[in-house]
Amino acid sequence: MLLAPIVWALTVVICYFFIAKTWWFPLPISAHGLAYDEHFMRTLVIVGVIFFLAQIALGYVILRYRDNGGRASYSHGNNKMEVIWTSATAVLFVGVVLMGTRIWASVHFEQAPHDAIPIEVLGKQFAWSFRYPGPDGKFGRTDLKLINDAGGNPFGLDDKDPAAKDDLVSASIKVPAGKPIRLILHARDVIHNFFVRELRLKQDIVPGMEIPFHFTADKPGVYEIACSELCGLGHHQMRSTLEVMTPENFEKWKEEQAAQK
Ligand SMILES: [Cu+2]
Repeated sequence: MLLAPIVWALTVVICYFFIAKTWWFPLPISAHGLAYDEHFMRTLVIVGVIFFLAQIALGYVILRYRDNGGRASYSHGNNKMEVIWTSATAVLFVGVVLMGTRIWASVHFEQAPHDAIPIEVLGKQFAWSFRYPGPDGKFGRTDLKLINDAGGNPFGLDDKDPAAKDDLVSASIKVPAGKPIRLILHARDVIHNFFVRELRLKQDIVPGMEIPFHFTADKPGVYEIACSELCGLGHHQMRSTLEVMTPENFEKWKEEQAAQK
C-alpha cells in the first residue's frame, strides 16, 4: 500500500524540478535557439502531462488491485485498447518530430545566406583553430607540408600565395552580432564535434570532409565552444570561445589583426 504514495510523491518531486527549471540551459542567443527552445518546451509539456497522468494512474492501480487475500484472475489483455494507445502514441510522436524538423532543417539543409561571413574551423587533438579570409575576402592556398602548430600555422598557409598572406588565424572565434556566419568545418585527425550551448547547435566534424554550418548570433557576449565528441585523452581540454561582438568592435578587431600581420 505504501508503494502508491511513494510513486505519487516521486512524480510530484520530478515534475517540480522541471517546472521550477532548477537545472536549465543558458539563455539562447539566436533566433534558431529561441525556436529550438519553444519546440523543446512544447515537447516537454506534451510528454510531461502524459508522464504525470500515467504515474498517477500507476499509483491508483497499485492501490486498487493490491493483495487483499483473494484469488488472482488471469487477463488476456484488451486488443482494442492496445491498438488505440499504440496508434495514439505513434501519431503523437511522429507529429512532434515533424513539427521539429523545420527548425532542424533550417540549419542543416538550407544554405547560408550569400552575405554570410565565412570562417574555417579546424578541429584537432586537442585544440581549435579558426581562419578568416582576410581583407581580400578569399581563403588562400594551404599545404599539408606547411602545417606547423608550434610555429603558429595550424592550417598550413602558403605564404607564397598572396591570398593566403592576409588570412587571419585565431584560437577563438569572434563574430559580429546579427550577421550570418558560415562555418566550414574540418578535422585533422579524428571525429570532433563543434558545440555551442547558447546557439543550441552541435555538428560532428569528420576527417576528410568539409562540412558547412551556419548561424546568426544576436547577443554580444563570450560563450564556450566545447568539443562534444570523445576524441581522445585530452578531449576535456579541447575548448575555445565564441565572442559575439558589436559590428563596430568586430571591424576594429579585424583591422587590428590585419595590422599585426
Ligand atoms: Cu575533439
